[in-house]
Amino acid sequence: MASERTVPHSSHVGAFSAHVRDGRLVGVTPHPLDPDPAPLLGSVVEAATGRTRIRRPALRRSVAEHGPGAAPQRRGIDDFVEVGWDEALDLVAAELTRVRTEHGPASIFGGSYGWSSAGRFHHAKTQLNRFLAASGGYTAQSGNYSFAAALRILPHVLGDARATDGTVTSLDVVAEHTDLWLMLGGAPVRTTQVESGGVVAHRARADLGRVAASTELVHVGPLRDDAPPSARWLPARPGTDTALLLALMHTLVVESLHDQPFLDRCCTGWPRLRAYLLGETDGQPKSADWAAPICDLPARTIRDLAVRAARGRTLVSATWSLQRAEHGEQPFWAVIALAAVLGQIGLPGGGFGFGYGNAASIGAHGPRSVGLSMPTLPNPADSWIPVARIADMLLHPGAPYEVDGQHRSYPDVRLVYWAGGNPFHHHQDLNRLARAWQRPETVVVHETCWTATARRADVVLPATVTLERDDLSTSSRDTSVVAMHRAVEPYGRARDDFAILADLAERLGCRDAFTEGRDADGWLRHLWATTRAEGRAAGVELPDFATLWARGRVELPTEPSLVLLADFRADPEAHRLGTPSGRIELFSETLDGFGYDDCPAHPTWLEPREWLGSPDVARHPFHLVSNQPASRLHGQMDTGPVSAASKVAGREPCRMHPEDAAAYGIADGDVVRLHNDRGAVLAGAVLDPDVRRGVVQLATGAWYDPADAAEPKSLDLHGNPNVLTADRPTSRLAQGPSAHSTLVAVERYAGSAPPITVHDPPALVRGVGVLGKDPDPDSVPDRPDRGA
Ligand SMILES: Nc1nc2c(c(=O)[nH]1)N[C@H]1C(S)=C(S)[C@@H](COP(=O)(O)OP(=O)(O)OC[C@H]3O[C@@H](n4cnc5c(=O)[nH]c(N)nc54)[C@H](O)[C@@H]3O)O[C@H]1N2
Ligand SMILES: Nc1nc2c(c(=O)[nH]1)N[C@H]1C(S)=C(S)[C@@H](COP(=O)(O)OP(=O)(O)OC[C@H]3O[C@@H](n4cnc5c(=O)[nH]c(N)nc54)[C@H](O)[C@@H]3O)O[C@H]1N2
Ligand SMILES: [Mo]
Repeated sequence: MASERTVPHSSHVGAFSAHVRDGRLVGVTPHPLDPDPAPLLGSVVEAATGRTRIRRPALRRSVAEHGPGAAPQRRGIDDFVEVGWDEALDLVAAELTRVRTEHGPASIFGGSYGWSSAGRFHHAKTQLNRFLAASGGYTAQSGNYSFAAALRILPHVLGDARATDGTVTSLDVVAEHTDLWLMLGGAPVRTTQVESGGVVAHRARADLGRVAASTELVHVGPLRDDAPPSARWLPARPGTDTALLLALMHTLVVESLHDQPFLDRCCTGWPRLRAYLLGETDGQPKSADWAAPICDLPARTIRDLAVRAARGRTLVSATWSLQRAEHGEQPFWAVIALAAVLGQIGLPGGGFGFGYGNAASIGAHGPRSVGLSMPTLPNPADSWIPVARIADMLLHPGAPYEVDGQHRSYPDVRLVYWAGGNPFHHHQDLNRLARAWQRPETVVVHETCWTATARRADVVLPATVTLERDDLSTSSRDTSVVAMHRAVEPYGRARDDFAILADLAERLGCRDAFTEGRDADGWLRHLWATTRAEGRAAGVELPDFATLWARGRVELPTEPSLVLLADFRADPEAHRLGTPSGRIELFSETLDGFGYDDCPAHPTWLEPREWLGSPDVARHPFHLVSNQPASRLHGQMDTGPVSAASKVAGREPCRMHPEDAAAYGIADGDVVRLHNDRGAVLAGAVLDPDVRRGVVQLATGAWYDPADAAEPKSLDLHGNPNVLTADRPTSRLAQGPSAHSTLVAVERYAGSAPPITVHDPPALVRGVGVLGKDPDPDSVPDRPDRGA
């Protein structure tokens, strides 16, 4: 008789019920309280059960045959030898000990950036960081790929960076009060499917719809469909938002529409910025006539927009993507400056906001967070790099660099350890990363599936997916905690990251420091007990663990809607900001002291090296928008049915304007080749007038699939945009990633295009007695239903 059960669970793309029949995951149903479930839920089952899951621990063949450190240039080329857990863990423990002893703890790189899973306990990156701290220290990563530039510039302007991480005026306030919303990059519903830590109710589509019904929307950006259909689309050249914002400010000043009392009362440095706007410092007024040819917008449009903005309640926003560009600090600072000149910061529906549309919760009505996160451990090595400088670090050990006023140097990394992230997805200029990746002596990766990064590891340790373990999920801005019940047995020999690391800690003599004497279940109860105590202190009664677990979900209280900086505006003295002046800094003495020409002391238009106004357009005439995919979460679920349905000619779709396509003889559905000096990829052409002329859109996340990994700069058959993007820092201030400042050439691909192979596991051989040990001493037959 068939056994059937349904358990509550959650993911980065939403909460759901998992249906299990005879021990197999057969489907998921969205949470009943989700009014708008993410289409991406359609790929959850495949991600847990698909053919790219990693079945057993595996060693890269050169390492299996010759020991650690062998033939590092063969990473990505070698096939793999499956081994037993003891063998793999003994090797990893010995390498960690050797490298720490010979080169010191900073030579172990455990930054391990990445989204991992939604569960808060089994969060792989957090677990790895705790283990590496407990076992002696490591080099960490600071910041994130999402908004690294904002994390460094906003504290100099506003005193902290909360405004980039979801602290925005609520959309219900916007719908009620805002007359004009100037949205740079739009507010895409596509990206609101997702929330780090999970989400129960997707409300963004409805919230944005209400705003669109009551508010005039002006959308500046390269893709029309990033904003609601009612928006007026100004398809400015990408990367020129700062010039536009300066010209809007200039117009307000020369038309005497600026709010001098607000600038006097709440800001500092206005005279310095004003002098720059008027051209008193460099002889160039930042007028609408100046900006028009830069932005490729009519000067009249810019002037009219400024006057319109001053006439009512105006919100100015930017998506996070604007600062993932060279000098990405500038548009965010300029957004704040424009809002300050309009004088509406702190008024309902006025001022500025960042990240609307960029995650499920941003701008949601009154969510309240609970502190359900794993405690960290102090890192004895006290070593870190800015998150996106990984290739620089590996290529140039000891080299000096600057970040946010500090002079630092790169550690000499010998061992790279990754769990819960995919650098061969997220980093820019993958051919450069591939060169850098040959430098470490050992690379260890925990993965659930054979990603490009797992294929470039020396030791691959198979991790469970969330459906194979119990956990708790909540995001910092969701109103629910979801009990994630284990639904199925682990795939193959996969183990939880926590269990893997606890066994390594045992070998390294630090098990208690890592586990604090708890098993996974003990940790879940402990985390919840801590959350309950914090709740009680804040006057919120939460149920005990048994009740939470039985109910599957607990509702958290909501807070009133937010108006960003309302209290500061009401009384700037009582609510001083954390800046040196206590006010919004439109000129920063601190930045002036740094003396960075790539991040000056007030918002400044700085030409990026790659944009549609640079001389390189003669060779590379298209601006590449490598935005977040509608069909995946980054590289996650690329093998799933939702992503598969989006592929064109077996590759990632590349959208372009029909007239651009016609000029290059490209038809809808053609295989195209995108290339620049850094590399080349194949993609499938999709013609769409919603794309600005001169722009091509190739979303991130198609698994990197070089035709011949042994060849430098080999053609990527699949369409991973990071083969093309530049690995340049935003500036010396933030050292953030700048993927959006990339030019490419596009042509119809006349050759015969080989099919992609990266969605099949790499060649695997079963190890027998390699390294002198039984490969799988406790071998039991693998579950027959997992399609081996
Ligand atoms: N060109 C370009 N590049 C970009 C961006 C862009 O806009 N343009 N965006 C950037 C941004 S904002 C981000 S956040 C990054 C995202 O980059 P990443 O966060 O690195 O991307 P993911 O694909 O989410 O990688 C997470 C990995 O963790 C694995 N995983 C999931 N659960 C577990 C688990 O329980 N245990 C273990 N061990 N592994 C697990 C998944 O299989 C997946 O491979 O990409 C950045 N890269
Ligand atoms: N479905 C899905 N949703 C996601 C993710 C995912 O992988 N899949 N990832 C999540 C993560 S980690 C993050 S950080 C957020 C990121 O959220 P965003 O940073 O907003 O995401 P993007 O899609 O990269 O960019 C949004 C749009 O900005 C526009 N844009 C690009 N360059 C410029 C420019 O120079 N000027 C202007 N005005 N517009 C420009 C592009 O048209 C692009 O579509 O999304 C999150 N949501
Ligand atoms: Mo991100």
